[in-house]
Amino acid sequence: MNKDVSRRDFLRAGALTVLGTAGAVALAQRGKQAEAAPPAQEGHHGEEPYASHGMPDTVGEVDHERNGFHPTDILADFDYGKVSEENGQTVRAYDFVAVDKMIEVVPGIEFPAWTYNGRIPGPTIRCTEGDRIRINFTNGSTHPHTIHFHGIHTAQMDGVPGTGPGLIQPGQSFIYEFDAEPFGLHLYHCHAFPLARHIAKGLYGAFIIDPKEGRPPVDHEYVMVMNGIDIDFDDANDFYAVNAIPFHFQKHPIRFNAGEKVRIYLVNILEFDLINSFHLHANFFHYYPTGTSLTPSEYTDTIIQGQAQRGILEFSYKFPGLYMFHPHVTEFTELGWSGHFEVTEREV
Ligand SMILES: [Cu+2]
Repeated sequence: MNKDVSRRDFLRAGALTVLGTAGAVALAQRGKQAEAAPPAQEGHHGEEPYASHGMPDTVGEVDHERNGFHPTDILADFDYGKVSEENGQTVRAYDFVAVDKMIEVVPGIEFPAWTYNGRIPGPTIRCTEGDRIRINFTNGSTHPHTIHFHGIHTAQMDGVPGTGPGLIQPGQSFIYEFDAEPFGLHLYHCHAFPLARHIAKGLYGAFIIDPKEGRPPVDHEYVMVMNGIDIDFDDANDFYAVNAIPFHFQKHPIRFNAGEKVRIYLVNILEFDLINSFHLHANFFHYYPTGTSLTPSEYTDTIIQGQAQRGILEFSYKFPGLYMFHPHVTEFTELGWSGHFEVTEREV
């Protein structure tokens, strides 16, 4: 976007730019309906999205099927790999392919993304500390890429230019292999330069190493990767999201019962903005920075993360109701990074 036109101006004019006049009218009408009567609630896929509670929003849905991934599914889509055993050690093998792909990020706007396995974020790798991780990476993109894992491993396997295999060129393959340590919540991303562009285009994902003794059982586990979308490549984000698609969890609340234990694996990969944050409404959570300790460091309702910072949140809701979660960088909230938990009566 032209720097003379601020992102905020873009947003203001923007609802019209994004939605079109018909969409803006539909949005206004929908707001009136929402005042008149409570909205129908939608199921997981396909049904009428939740009304937007007077908040900034888009009309309609992106085509998740054509995108090839669904942000709600990604919440609990843990990839344990193809499991085998070698010399008493569990080996988890994964096939990763870098693919250039158009992703519809808001209705009517496509973003020329670079992806791992055609989705943003890439697969959530999940394993136990001490497992052998073997990633067979093929670059099917038109640009050189790598996979750089956070964790402890050799320089050869660090996935940066100039070390080990360095850049993996289009059409080439390389096997990244290392033992999973330390336990915690980590991430991976491309480390080709310009780094900001390779990350902002979509080459990243979550990497969970469970402790050998496991974590205490909970009722629901969700992966949330916080990202931005720079539609016009001016090194400033136009939209913000969790699991790639702006406004998604505002339209499609995450449902669980009061009293149920919830664990969130929260990763910040946001490029161009210095911080991101997570604020939970009407509740507090226990926070485990990087997930590397089984003892929480804080009991709070808001945390801040810089890029590549991550942590585990644990909480349960006492009262049924609809509760927001969003960053307390409130501008991001109005640009798509906002969601709801819909807490239902405890089942007896
Ligand atoms: Cu790359």
